[in-house]
Amino acid sequence: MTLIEKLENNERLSLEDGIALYDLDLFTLGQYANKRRRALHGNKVFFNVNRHINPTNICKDVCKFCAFSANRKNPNPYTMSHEEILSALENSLKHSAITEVHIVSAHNPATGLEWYLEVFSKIKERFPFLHVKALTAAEINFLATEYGLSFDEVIEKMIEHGVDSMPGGGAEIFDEAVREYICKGKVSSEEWLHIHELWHKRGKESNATMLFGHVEKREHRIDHMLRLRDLQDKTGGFNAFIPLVYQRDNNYLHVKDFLSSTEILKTFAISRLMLDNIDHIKAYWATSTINLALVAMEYGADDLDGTIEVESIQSAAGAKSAKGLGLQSILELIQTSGFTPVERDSLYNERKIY
Ligand code: V47
Repeated sequence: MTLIEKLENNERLSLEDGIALYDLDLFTLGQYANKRRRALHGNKVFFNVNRHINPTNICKDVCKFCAFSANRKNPNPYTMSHEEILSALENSLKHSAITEVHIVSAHNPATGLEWYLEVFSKIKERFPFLHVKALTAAEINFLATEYGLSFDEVIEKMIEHGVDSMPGGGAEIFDEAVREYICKGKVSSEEWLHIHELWHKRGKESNATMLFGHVEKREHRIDHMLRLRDLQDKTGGFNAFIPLVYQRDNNYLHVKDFLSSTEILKTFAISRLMLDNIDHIKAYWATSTINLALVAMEYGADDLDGTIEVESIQSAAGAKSAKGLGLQSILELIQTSGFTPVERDSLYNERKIY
């Protein structure tokens, strides 16, 4: 069967197929990805009203792509107190009806396990209506190693303290050789996948990211998607796949060539076609820019993340658009692009169709 026949018949695609998809012209590829996206979600573009908080940038790990960690090129170390985190949320709630707080931190050995966990209970106590999406598999691995706990024990504590779902960070690129080069010593690919499997076994949901546009090759991206597809076949716990466009400022990777917009759009389209068992493809506009994220909606993606408000990890690495969007702006941008805005909750239940 030819690749085009496979696409026409919605056949499952192999590693070789995925690599060959990059050789199709953007419009042909986009047509197939858009067809698949529309069969799943029609004209809808999903978003949520959320707030990202990155409570500390002090990190024991040394990922070459990271500009956020204060151990690297960021000269301003900080650790927020619980009270600061709570008042940041209070401030957000004064002007927008956020339904989710997304918390991702660096791996800070100076703060105790309690610092990490207690803040979740405090958030739940003060704002019981907020969905807490927190602790990447990389952070869980860090906490387990640092405090001599098993992954399951950390997961147990997360659930006890009110974490509702896990974000998809820390996945980077699963290929072991690339991973060794870009983030040696951090959670391994096998551990990342195992932690999400354990989380899913508890009946909980999570996301999966992929950092692309640095030193990886196309085949590494497809391999990354296939490892996720295999786990999703087993557990069904992934809500969304999020290709994160690498930002090149202030870090140690020294990548000269930024990806072309065509390569970025092709990667969104290919992820829609390869990941036949993950419902949502998120174009995280903080790394792709809002304009390209909107175009990505025609190339397989269906979700924009949210209003975000404040984001530090990508903006430290040069992302110009990582400062948040108001609800009204997000609605207008989706509508003028010809799509129907759908505000969702963190688990993709529809809250409001505009
Ligand atoms: O894993 C670090 C990435 C991620 C850079 O689950 C960089 O809904 C680009 O996990 N250029 C953390 N990216 C962010 C994250 C996330 C974001 C949005 C939505 C969700 C979700 C999760 O930030 C890390 C890493 O891959 N990152 N440095 C950089 N220079």
